[in-house]
Amino acid sequence: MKLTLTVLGFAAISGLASAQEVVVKLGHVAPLSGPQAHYGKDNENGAKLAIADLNTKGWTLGGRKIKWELVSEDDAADPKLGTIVAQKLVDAKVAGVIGHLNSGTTIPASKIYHDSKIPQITPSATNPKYTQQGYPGAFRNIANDNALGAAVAIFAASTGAKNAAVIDDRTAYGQGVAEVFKKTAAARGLNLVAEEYTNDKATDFRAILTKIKSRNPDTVFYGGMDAQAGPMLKQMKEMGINARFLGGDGICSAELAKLGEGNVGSNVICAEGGDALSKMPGGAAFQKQYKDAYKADIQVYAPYVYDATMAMATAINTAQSTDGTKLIATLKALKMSGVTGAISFDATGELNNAAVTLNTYKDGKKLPLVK
Ligand code: ABU
Repeated sequence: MKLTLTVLGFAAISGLASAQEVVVKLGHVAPLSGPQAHYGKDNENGAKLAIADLNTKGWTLGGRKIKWELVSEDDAADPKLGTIVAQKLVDAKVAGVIGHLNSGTTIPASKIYHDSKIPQITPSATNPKYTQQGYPGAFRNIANDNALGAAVAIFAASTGAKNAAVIDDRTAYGQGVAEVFKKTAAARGLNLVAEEYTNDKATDFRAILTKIKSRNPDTVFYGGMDAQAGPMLKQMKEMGINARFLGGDGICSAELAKLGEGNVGSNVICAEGGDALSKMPGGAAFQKQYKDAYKADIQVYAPYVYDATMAMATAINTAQSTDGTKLIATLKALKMSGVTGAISFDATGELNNAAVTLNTYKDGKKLPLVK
């Protein structure tokens, strides 16, 4: 027998379910179209695996078995679209949101979730401003740009870099991580010999690379995503710029090796905001589960998306409620072992004890510098 459930006090419980079931919706947002769609699909895949696993657990709410549903939206990495789909998720009465993928969409969307008392965990947006707004429901389960940009700058300085050129894509992420790199690099004695800007749709960088070449840097730091870093690396090679290429987690994908068309190897160093997959407690098992399901390699964030989804669901199960205020309080006290490691949040919503891993590339594969 099917019926529509309306349970007083459970605003996020809705939809069609059997008499013994209650539907709980979790929202997910990432760019599923445009140049970052491979990242977005990777994030969505992580959320789908978590939902599938949750539906085998038999957790109950109000005495009924929970049927977990993912409401997945595409924001195309566009800040305006990010707020539109955020409102759509609020209207769909999701209990919590996993996302968005990008800092430029996560930050404006977080006001909408905050105003609606819906908790949000981003597994990939790394601009520190997200958790500095004072929204109690804003959480992040990955290291932020203060850690990523600094780690790369410290690495550069400690391995002989002297003259750095910095390019950023003017997004909240790219600009933010480049600022941290510049500040830390300057404090460690690096000279900033060139500073150029692009955008997150560009594919031709020859004009800015010509200016950079004339300054003869030994290091190019790029604040942005792999869709630009790939062709930039190819064009650097064509133009005879032999500088080492550094970046944060936005370039640190499996896909970069393909996008760079043979120009991605030990010349590239990138930081990702957690342990290497091989060091994560659930990394090997998750990698197999992912590969079996999607016949593809993990890009960067899928394990964090899986954990963020599990954390949100665990909070619902622990609180025995989908009330946003109760969930936020429960997430603040959460202590959980995830695929990526131990998960708990500090008072601002940042992950406690977040790790950073530096990676390079070999034979078309990303690999950690220290295993
Ligand atoms: N963390 C890099 C990619 C996502 C973002 O923060 O915009």
